[in-house]
Amino acid sequence: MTYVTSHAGDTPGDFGRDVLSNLYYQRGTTLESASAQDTYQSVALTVRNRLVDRYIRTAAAHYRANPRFIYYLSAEYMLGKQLDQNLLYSGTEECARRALEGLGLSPSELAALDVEPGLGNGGLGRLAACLLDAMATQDIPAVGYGIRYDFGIFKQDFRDGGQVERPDNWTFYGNPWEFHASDDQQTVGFYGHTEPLDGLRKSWVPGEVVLGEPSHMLVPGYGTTTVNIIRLWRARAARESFDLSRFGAGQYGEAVEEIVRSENISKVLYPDDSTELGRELRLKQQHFLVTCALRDIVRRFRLRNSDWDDFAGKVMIQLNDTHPVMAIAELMRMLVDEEGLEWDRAWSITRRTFAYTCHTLLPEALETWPVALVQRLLPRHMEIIFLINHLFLQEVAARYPGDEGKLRELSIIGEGDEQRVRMAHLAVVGSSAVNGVAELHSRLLAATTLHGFAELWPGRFHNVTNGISPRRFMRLANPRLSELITERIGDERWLTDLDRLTELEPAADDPAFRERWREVKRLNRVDLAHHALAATGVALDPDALCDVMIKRFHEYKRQLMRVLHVVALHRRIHRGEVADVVPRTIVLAGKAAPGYYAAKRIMRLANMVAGLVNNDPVVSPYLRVVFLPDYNVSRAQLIIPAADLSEQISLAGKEASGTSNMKLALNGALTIGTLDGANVEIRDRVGAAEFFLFGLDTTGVAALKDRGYVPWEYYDRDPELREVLDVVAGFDKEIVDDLLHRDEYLTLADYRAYVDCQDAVSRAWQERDLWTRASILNTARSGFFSADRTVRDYCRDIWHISPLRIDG
Ligand code: CR1
Repeated sequence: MTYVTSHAGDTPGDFGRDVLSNLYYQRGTTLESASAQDTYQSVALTVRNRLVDRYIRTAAAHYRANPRFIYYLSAEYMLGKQLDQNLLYSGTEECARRALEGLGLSPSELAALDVEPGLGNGGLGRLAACLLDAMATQDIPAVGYGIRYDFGIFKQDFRDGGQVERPDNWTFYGNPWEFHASDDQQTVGFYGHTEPLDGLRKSWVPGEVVLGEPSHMLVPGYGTTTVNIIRLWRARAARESFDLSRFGAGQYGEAVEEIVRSENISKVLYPDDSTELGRELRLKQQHFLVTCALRDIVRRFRLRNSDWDDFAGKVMIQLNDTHPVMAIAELMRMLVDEEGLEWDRAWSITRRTFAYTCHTLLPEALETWPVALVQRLLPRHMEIIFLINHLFLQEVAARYPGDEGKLRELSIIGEGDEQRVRMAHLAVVGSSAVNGVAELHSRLLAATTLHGFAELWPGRFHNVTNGISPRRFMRLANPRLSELITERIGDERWLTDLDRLTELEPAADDPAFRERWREVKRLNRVDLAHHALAATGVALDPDALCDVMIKRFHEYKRQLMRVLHVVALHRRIHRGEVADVVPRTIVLAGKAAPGYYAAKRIMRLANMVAGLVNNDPVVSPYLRVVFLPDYNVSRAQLIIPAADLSEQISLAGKEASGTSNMKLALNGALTIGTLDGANVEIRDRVGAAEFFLFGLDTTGVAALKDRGYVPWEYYDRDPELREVLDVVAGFDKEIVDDLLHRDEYLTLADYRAYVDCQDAVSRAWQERDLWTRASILNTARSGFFSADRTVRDYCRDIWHISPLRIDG
């Protein structure tokens, strides 16, 4: 069978014809009568079709070679818009633009209709998307598994400065990027009881069953033929669950009860960043994802293999944080109960199959589930976890004879008021490798949070520093800078070999190049100013220093400290102390978990302080604060290219890595930051002179806490801080009370160092050439933070997978 598939050498005429054909046959309309959606969907299909050929060839080559695969399991993916990405990756950007213009269509209006799938909360979900991008680009045989939430991360509005959440019905008009496979469903059980079979085998009789229905989206590699997929699962009720007789009797709600109950499982992304949420439905989601993914993985394995002893050689499963960790118990259940393998053999396969990435150090963010809940929802899994734990504790006891404390410390079951399953412990015990996401984080994990395990199995612990996609966060987000870089380096290959950015270093000393660099930054600030005006009504000065803090709202990230500095600047300018003040635009963006009261309070304060600044005619010529609502990947792509200063001011030891720090440095922003997460590595690479360092390091934090931290003392000692807190108390007294009496994240302790460092930033900004030089060097030295390097590290140290080139 031959298919007409090759789009190589496409002309605008071919592209335009395909758009019209899709309009005609897929939407049943013509250009003259098409709605905006008709046109957008047809264009999207036209672009998508240009990747299908590559996908089919990838799948065929994978089938032929039967390689080892990496299966990435994640409850979150923040994919970002697909149209701009797929135009770029299919190499049809220019051709499509000309075709659309030829048809009288506006590419930018069409692009505005592309909806970002917001299937994640923050860094963890975006990291998953960057890694998939890099795996495809590096020709790694890989599949991503996730949940196809009906509602993604909420949309954020402000009312009286406070966050209001609206649902994100992202597929309201349909998702043209998705392929549905409704005949490829999996069955997922919940509740019920177990019955003994032979030996350790049992049979689980679930009390409730739902269907998992897959669809997939294409994950193209850049500059290569490989197109991988991400498979997303949606919960469905069995075919006949609609209760016709109840509906006939007018009981409309009851008639759809079972459908609603089943489909609720993939209804909504939990808008929770890193605090534990004890909800049965969330555990159901996790088990749902894990079961669908494992069954699919086993199905794929069996296409070319039959011996279970080959499983761990062909299948590597990366667990993205603890959300998919129930997979360890589920694989054991499948192998022992369903396949009849001996426990030890099953355990050896399981342990070799899994690897676990931890993304936090906050103890409250390490998931635990009440044993009673797991017992009820997943009775067989609970038995399996108890047995895993029993055998594990025997190993611990042999290693530490008589040490009860060790057993308590390491046990998968936490004993307290109620017994709980510690998912991170299960993950470490059931994996061949464990990694943190930045050097400092990996070191602290092994020294603190997972110390006992690192002592027991030092070889199991690794570091893999996070990375970002230069395609999305440079080429797509910042076309102007990309073009300038390409012109200077001579070709575009730096986009897949980011270390080549070092070739820019000499240009930092070239005045003409610096001038052009500044001009690009300025044009990007003009774009941001247009957006900010439309979104918030705040007018920005495109020549002002663009000072950016974009991330989830969390106390440890210290947006509050950012706000205190703004108030300090406001007071100074108001008093006429403007000699050292440089015009600044403070850009804030980020969401808070809906139930996270303290973070929402800080957000409200930020908005109130923005109003204070922007409405003060004395202050606003020097200072503007814009809080852009509804931060997402698309807004990140708009803000990052305009940034001059990157705020990375978390309390040392709290931010696992951070990734906006990498995106901003890559785009030539200078960092003001603490020695936390990946900041440490950014500073090592870009150079201490090009990085504004302040604040306590992890040793200083520990020492201060040991001495006994008294926030009051800082207030007493620092008249400017007193004045600032008095202003803040006028807006929100509770925040000030907390700072003075508790201040868990040592904001007051770091305040003076931070404000002084900001003054150094202002002075540096006035040295235009030095600043631009540092900006260029930040870009030139950020090559290490490419997700391509991250994926190569995973391949080498953890996955033991090599690239498989697909013939072009
Ligand atoms: C961390 O807080 C890190 C990302 C990606 C986050 C952040 O520092 O950059 O993961 N963790 O590794 C998280 O979202 C739920 O935990």
